[in-house]
Amino acid sequence: MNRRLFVLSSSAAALAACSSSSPLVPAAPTFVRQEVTEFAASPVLVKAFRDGVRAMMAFPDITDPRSWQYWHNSHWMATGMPPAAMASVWNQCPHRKPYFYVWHRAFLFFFEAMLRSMSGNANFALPYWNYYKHPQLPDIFAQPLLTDGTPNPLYWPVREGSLVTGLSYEAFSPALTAFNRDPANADTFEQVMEGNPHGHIHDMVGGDMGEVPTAAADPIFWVHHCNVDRLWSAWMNAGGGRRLPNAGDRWFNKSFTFNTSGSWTLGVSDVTDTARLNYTYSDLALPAIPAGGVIPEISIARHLNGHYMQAEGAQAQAQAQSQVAGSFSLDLQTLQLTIPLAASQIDAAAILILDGAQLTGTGGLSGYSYNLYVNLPNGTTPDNEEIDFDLGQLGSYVYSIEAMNAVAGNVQIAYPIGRVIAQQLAAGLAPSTNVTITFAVFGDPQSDASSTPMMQFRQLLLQG
Ligand SMILES: [Cu+2]
Repeated sequence: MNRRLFVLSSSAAALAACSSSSPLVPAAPTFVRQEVTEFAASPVLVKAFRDGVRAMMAFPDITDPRSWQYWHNSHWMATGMPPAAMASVWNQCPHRKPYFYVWHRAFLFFFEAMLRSMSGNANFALPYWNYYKHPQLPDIFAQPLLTDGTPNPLYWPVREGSLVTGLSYEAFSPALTAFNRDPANADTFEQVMEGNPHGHIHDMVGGDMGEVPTAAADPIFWVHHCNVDRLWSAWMNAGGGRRLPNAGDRWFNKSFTFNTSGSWTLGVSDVTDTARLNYTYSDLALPAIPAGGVIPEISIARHLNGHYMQAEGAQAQAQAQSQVAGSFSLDLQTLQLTIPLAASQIDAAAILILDGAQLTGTGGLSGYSYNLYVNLPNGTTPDNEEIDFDLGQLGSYVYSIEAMNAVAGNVQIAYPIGRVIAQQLAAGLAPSTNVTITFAVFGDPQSDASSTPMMQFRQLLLQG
């Protein structure tokens, strides 16, 4: 066995040995993942990062975990299906379903161990990109060339945006206490977080990051996912009733494998505490909602209602899956749709489906993102109340997930509208006989193509 692989697999074996009892868990984790601007202050660490990425990108055998492409393919392949020998370890990432967080934590753990080995620096740990503090692409990723004129291995040419705008705080609301996606615990942190900030960042960086099959090609993927992983730790660390699924829940029975021999396998219960994986983060605080912070008033550029309506509410209620509105497109202006359905006609399990979704040629480049809101009031909304109106996030990343799930080429993107309206009713937010859906856009401020369609939809369906 290759020495590097031995080091990596023996750390996994040590981990497996300590997974059922705690005495082997070190008192203080060996590895501290730092914020990328702190990390960038250390030339030694930056050099290790670049050396490791360069070596992995140059490694020719993509079926070997020492290659960059191996890990890109573990997340999802750019095209095609895995050959039989790799079918157990490629195309594995779960999105828009449970295990999003736990799979990516295990993925980061094994990738980081390999990158550390390939970097030649035994102290290396991945940095995280805290876009709540630094909403620009980190400098060490942004420059095509290093000062000596050689290519920067952390630079990736296929990116469309560089500024991260429109991040909200809804995933950190004290109202989100449950983690899993069991229907009985539908208002989950994991589900909200996967949209915003996770999907939002994929879309705003854009280019290869903007679609699942290409995302892990870009080195920025790893520092983004480190921050997503950190935000899970921070959310748990914040207490206040925030919790994992109940002990004994079948959720804990799942495990994930990252090499073909099966020796790099971690179960859910191995990864719920990062101390057992021998790492922590330099900052475990949740992003702070600014005191008195408000989300700015969203200026509605286009409003569709009335004649747009294709079916009456009564008819919509009569069928399991009914058309509630016709075709529309989204560009880089905020759109509001009004659907004349009374909130009382929508049960808590109702989902709104964007049916027949397509990306336009420009839309396929990404670099833009939408936040969806239900019944968003006119005027400004306090940041800590945004969760009351949040329906989810939309962009090319979510599209690419649902394109892989499409039946007969029909891409459908679903949102839990019944849950949101039920929460609004419980909070005493007056429902009306109309439901409004706001697609608040965040686009590249450099762009002047504000009326160029990015996404198109055949119809809106309501499934009760
Ligand atoms: Cu991701």
